Amino acid sequence: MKLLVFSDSHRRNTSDMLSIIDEEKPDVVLHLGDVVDDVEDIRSVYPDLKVYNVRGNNDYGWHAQDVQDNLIVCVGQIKLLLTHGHLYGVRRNTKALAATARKHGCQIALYGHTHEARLNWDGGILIANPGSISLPYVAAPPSYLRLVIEGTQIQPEIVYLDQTY
Ligand SMILES: [Mn+2]
Repeated sequence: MKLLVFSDSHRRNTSDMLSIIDEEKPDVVLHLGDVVDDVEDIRSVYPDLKVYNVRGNNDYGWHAQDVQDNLIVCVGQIKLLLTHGHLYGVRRNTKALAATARKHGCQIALYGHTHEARLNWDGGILIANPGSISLPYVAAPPSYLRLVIEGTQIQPEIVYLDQTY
């Protein structure tokens, strides 16, 4: 199973996500918040694609009222915890996030919010941030996370956009 993870698109360059989905042909797309309208764009273009999303700190109002802060998604034998990150103090560290993932028996915890791509292993749990697909915080190109899950095997890869998008 191939999953693409996006975050913090903030209404900028959302066509990049559509181009990437078109090229990568994922089984599942995850969006970690900020903002929910961008997720609706994906759903309207790809109505048959499995798309899961959580609420960011900039997601409020009527159109975000049904979006959850945290979501657990199961892909085969792997459980993934999705959250935006602001509720776990991820600018400080990812310990609270890792602890929550562990408590719920998740092998992967995904967060965004910092706009900084990162892959970490914490006691056997993959803690990953895809970065921002449109507004990278540091001097890095926009990025997303490609996750390939086969059985209990997890292959994460941060993909940085080049000029072709
Ligand atoms: Mn945010």
